[in-house]
Amino acid sequence: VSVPLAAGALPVIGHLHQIARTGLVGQLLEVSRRSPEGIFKLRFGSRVSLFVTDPDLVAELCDETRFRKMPGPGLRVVRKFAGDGLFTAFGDEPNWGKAHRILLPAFSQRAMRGYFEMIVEVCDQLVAKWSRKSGTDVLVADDMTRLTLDSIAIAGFGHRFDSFEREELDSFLQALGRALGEALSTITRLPVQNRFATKAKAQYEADIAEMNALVDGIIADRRVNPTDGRDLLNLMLTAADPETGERLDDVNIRYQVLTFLIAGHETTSGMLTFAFAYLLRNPAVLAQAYAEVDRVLPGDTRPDFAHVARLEVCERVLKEALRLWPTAPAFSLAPFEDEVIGGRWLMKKDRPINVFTPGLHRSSKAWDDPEEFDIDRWLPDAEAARYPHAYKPFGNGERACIGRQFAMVEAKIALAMMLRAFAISDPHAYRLRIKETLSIKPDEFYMRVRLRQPHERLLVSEAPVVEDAVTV
Ligand code: FDE
Repeated sequence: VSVPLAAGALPVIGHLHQIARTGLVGQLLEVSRRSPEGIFKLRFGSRVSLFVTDPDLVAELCDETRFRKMPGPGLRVVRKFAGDGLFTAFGDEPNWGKAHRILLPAFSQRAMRGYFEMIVEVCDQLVAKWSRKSGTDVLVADDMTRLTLDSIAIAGFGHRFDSFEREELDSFLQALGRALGEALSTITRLPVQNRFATKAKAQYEADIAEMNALVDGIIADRRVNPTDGRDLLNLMLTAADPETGERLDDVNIRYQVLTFLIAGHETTSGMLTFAFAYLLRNPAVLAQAYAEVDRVLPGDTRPDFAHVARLEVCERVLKEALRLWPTAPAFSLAPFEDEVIGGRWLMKKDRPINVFTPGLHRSSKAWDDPEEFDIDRWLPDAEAARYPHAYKPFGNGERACIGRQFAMVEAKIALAMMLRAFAISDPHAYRLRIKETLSIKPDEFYMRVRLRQPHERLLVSEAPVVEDAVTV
């Protein structure tokens, strides 16, 4: 029940007894559907959190002269192992600006070309794995996680997880999963419960130590075996901040490597997994995607960077998947000074406000038939006419996702290479369930894969290949 009020006070409209390990995003979506104002407060244990989903209010929050990123409780506990790394840093911490300026060149178009072949090699490994499994079911999220973790590690740091060689997910991922779970539960446990959670704490410390050991090994390896590329690690080890002339210190480099390993795989693998789930529910879109990959990557054509810009249907599928299920489902902001938004709601200085993007992305103010999966929203004309600030899967402003192009290039080529090689189907009529950690992904989603026969690639000889400009 939401009650419209006069300026300032917003009612607390519900009480979530704990941040459920599963189901929080679903619950928030429910509440946001019942909150026509697009702003609501909820109580979690002893804490009250504020959520915004209205696109006009979000537009105000995205004004960087009034608001800035303010890590909320979730990100603050993750600072225990990600410290002042890019994702978890407060805006006024000097290491944010330093690392941002030093690392930007690692995400330029030119840098992206440099990573491309490495990403394709990781995709080759997935093609090989699914070929061996042709005719059986694969657990999509796990294989997407292998793909995205291996890609960011090899492209960013020259480290090979070789995840496709093992049945189990890497022990780094298991340590990370447990550490994130524990970090989040320290928020919801009462102080007295925290004091007695000794076993959990010991496991937490052990998991953090394991992650740090991996990262320290990656850094030490590069120091012993220097390379001359300009990947993330080389920039961190050698480049000076153009503004201050300073370099990153060793502790901060460790935080950044861990940050990129985490941020670089979770969200991207979730995006790919949702994309496959939606393709299976939308056969006409799947047919369009097959036609595109058969046209852009006929036969055994080796993918190169120029192909990426032409995978336009694949791009729209991914964008639409990220609209319905933005895999990093919220980001938080706070005003520099007390501010009134929407002409009536008082936002207190420095107090975090959560932009809940699944709600924003389904606002009927901004989207026609918001619950429908419709990739034509992303045709250029429709996109130009779009409501500003109604789509924020990568956050906002200077704190927006630095890995966005990397993620999109990787996801597009991965989707295309899998569709080129495999016929996908859904014999179990999968019903979408969301699994939540810090990010969201489809839970227990099995998909059948079968190698496509040459005659199934219908469009190979149609449509002349046009070499158009490369923009991603
Ligand atoms: C970031 C990001 C964001 C924002 C957050 C806040 O605000 O808090 C978001 C929303 C995102 N991100 C999302 C996403 C999605 C996807 C798919 C992705 N993402 C991907 C990726 C990849 C990589 C490598 C990354 N990513 C990374 C990152 C980083 C580092 C960050 C931080 C930035 C700053 O500076 O702050 C991000 N990302 Fe992302």
